[in-house]
Amino acid sequence: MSARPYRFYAAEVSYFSAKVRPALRRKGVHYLELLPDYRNVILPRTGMAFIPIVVTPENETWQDTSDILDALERRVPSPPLYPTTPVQRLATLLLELYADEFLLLPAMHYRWDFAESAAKARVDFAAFLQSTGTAARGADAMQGSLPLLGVTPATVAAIEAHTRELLDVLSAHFAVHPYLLGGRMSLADCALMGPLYAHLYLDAVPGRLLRETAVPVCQWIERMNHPDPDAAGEWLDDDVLAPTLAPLLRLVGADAVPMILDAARAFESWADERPGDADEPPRAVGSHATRLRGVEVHRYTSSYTLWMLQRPLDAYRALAADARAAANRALAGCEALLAYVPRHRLAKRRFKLAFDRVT
Ligand SMILES: N[C@@H](CCC(=O)N[C@@H](CS)C(=O)NCC(=O)O)C(=O)O
Repeated sequence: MSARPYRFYAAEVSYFSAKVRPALRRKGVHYLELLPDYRNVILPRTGMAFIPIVVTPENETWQDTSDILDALERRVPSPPLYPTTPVQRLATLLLELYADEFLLLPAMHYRWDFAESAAKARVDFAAFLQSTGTAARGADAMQGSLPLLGVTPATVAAIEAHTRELLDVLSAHFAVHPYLLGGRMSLADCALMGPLYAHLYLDAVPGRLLRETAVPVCQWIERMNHPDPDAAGEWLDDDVLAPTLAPLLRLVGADAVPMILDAARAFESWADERPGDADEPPRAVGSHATRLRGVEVHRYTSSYTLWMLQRPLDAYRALAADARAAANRALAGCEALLAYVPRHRLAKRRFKLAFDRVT
């Protein structure tokens, strides 16, 4: 343990802060959680106004929860959060993609489309930002972004149906296993905490939904936020996924995979035609149409989706043919995602996305 603490600039009701916090605690890292200081710390260090960020004892800056958790795993390998066996590793990265990219829709819907939730969230924002004015501007921007994400009166019934099914599937799983991969937390659990803890558990209206319909999920949330750094649990033996995880993977495959692939395809079409000197894509590159449960959804096209999609695809493409076949069987429902071969590749340059060579 280092003498100087890590500094975690975060907020309780922040989706992506909730993803990192259990990892810091599970690994027994000596850290301080601080209110986000945008002016003096976050903007000067990253050039962006996103939380969370981590400042290490060596004064390095880590930004973007996937990069933060990758770096943390390298720096503090034990106990591991990233399985090294092919099926469990792929399942982890796939569920991270689902949690980060797709579950934003229910999280934003349940926070901002209900007056009671939105009123509470506005106060929560004012509290962690220490400013009512800044909070109101931030909340207005979040509320205004719903149609861009594809959360509209036409789509909310499908979004809510997905959420109820997710809570049922997770409740059945957590009634048998403490964590997604068995007896030990993984990156997949951390990623699901973003939508499930920071939004659905803490927000007023979905908070009741969880407590009334998904008690095992509430228990998992409390386990995740209060892990014992000395706990001895293991992931399931022999690279196996629990049978209770199969319905989750089918749900992800049916609802989230088509939307994620449509977003990636739309970004790639834009990238095919981009000006030759555009080596850093903007965060949004126009919009595209996709479908959720038979309903047409129009969404802005996010360049970041391809970067997230590369994570499970890189793990899949590193496997030999027989291991890929085993992964397809184990991750039944998500085969279309694993089969996708991007034409473009994104890397990070000083926290920003930049085009890279396809290998
Ligand atoms: N991909 C980033 C996303 C971070 C993010 O979107 N953070 C939210 C709070 S949970 C934020 O700061 N949003 C500010 C904004 O969208 O302007 C990560 O994983 O860290």
